[in-house]
Amino acid sequence: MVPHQAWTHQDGQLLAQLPNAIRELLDCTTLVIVSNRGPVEFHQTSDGDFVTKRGTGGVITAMSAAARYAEAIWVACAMTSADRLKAEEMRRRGEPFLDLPDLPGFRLRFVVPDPSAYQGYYNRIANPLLWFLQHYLWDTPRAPDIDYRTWQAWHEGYVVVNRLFAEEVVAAAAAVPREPIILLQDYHLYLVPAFIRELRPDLLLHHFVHIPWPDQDYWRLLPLVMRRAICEGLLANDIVGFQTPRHARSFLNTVDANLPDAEVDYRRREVAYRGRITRVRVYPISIDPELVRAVANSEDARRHEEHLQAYRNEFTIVRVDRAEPSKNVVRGFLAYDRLLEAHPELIGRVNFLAFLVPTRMEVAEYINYLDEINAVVGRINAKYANAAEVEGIHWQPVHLFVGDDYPRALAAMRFYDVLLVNAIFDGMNLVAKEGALLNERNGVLILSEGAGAYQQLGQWALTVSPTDIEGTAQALWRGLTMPEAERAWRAEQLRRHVLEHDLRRWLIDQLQDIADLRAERAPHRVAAPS
Ligand code: GDG
Repeated sequence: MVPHQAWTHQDGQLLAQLPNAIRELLDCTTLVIVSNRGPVEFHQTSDGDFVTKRGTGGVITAMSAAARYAEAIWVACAMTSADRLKAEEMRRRGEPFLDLPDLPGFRLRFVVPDPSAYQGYYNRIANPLLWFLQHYLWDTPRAPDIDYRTWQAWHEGYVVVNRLFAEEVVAAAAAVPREPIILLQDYHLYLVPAFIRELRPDLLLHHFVHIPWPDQDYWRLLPLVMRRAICEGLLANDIVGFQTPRHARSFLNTVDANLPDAEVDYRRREVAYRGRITRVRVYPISIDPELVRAVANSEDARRHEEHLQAYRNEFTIVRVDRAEPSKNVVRGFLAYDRLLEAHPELIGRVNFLAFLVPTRMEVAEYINYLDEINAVVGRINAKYANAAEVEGIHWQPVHLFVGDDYPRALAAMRFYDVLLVNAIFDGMNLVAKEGALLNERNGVLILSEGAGAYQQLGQWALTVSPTDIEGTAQALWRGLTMPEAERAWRAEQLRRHVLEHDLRRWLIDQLQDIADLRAERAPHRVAAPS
């Protein structure tokens, strides 16, 4: 998910504000960003012309910001048939990269797995297995079943595609004139660093994990071979970044439990393994306030805001999420139902607006989850429509907006009285930060303890335990009835925190650690024989 217009080429003003060490680093390096999805998808028009569509997703938005600072190459999977044609054309011409005319500052190199390998990698391992594991989404007596198909998808999908990624990264690194720094993103690519090391032991590898890292015991739901390969893969990096200290600590525990030869230094957050040191660091991701405000102030968003007026009420609750089990959408509606039961005086006076983006519709659990959401909303609306009618009012308590419309989601964030973020587990949760920035009504944030954002914003939010429907109903009531002075104070603290801890800071903290690492290694590099 996420915005469209992220890309501006190296921004002189931004560069000038950077600490010296980072400026020097960026002066002599090319950033090689590696992620499953790239910044654009190619499509072919009916007359055969290629057009590009900007990719969506938190990872893309975040890494697009990097191109404001440095020359950037992006290595990503070909997603469409037009992507594959473009990749073929590039190879035929012997060119290392595709230039993206409407995205100055970026060049692209595609990984082109065959469709069955991609299917295993993405639709059997990355999403149904790793994503579910890392968000504790299983009902463990029933899932996961690691059967021969899972093993096949591991060997012939995840391992194969990760190896392909490594080969493309190495080729990209060889084709840039300046020293490359490799920035790997997320859970699709855990094995890539180890495969890169086999080919290029010298490259500086940095990997950021956007999603939670669960407790080491929970990792036992994955066979030892897989979890060892994942730990070894990540330890081939120089730096591994997580969203919160808890996730970083869990990673160290997982390494300790699964790799007997690894030496884990918890105090320094470092692991020594097979002659290398890997630093484990914490970089809480954030939003780019300028960019978010620009989308929220766009004509499109303003039009939506006007249209959404009709759906507001004396009290308005909003949620914005992918229609994703880890976001806990169904329990949010159950809590709302409970609120209305406990406080019938709210009947006719409160509306719940939910903006949901369908996601991963090729995975059965996601189709079922969207069905469940529709069913619970239908039930609540039917139940209270009757209750309201008795009192002679026409009222629909829940309005569900399903679709991909980022400006509309941001438009809704301006006017909530309560924003509900009750994810079961979440790496960070950018919606909580966008809401804090954009809201104009001193709206109250209800935030799950399981969201990474809780660690930063929890002190000014109303805390909920994600399974506690009763507690969430009470938090909704408290949020809707909170005295104005308290609302204003909390909203101000939230906004201030988000402004001070923005996406730029996320990026700069990582670049600073990379610069420090290079500086420490520089003497060896200079002394090394040519
Ligand atoms: C993963 C991790 C971590 C909303 N509606 C639409 C839309 N959005 C935007 C939101 C927000 C973004 O999408 C969602 O970001 P989240 O952080 O809330 O959640 P994930 O997508 O699960 O992101 C998460 C993040 O990566 C970054 O590291 O915080 O924990 O799970 O900005 O406003 N975007 C589009 N259409 C919409 O209708 N394109």
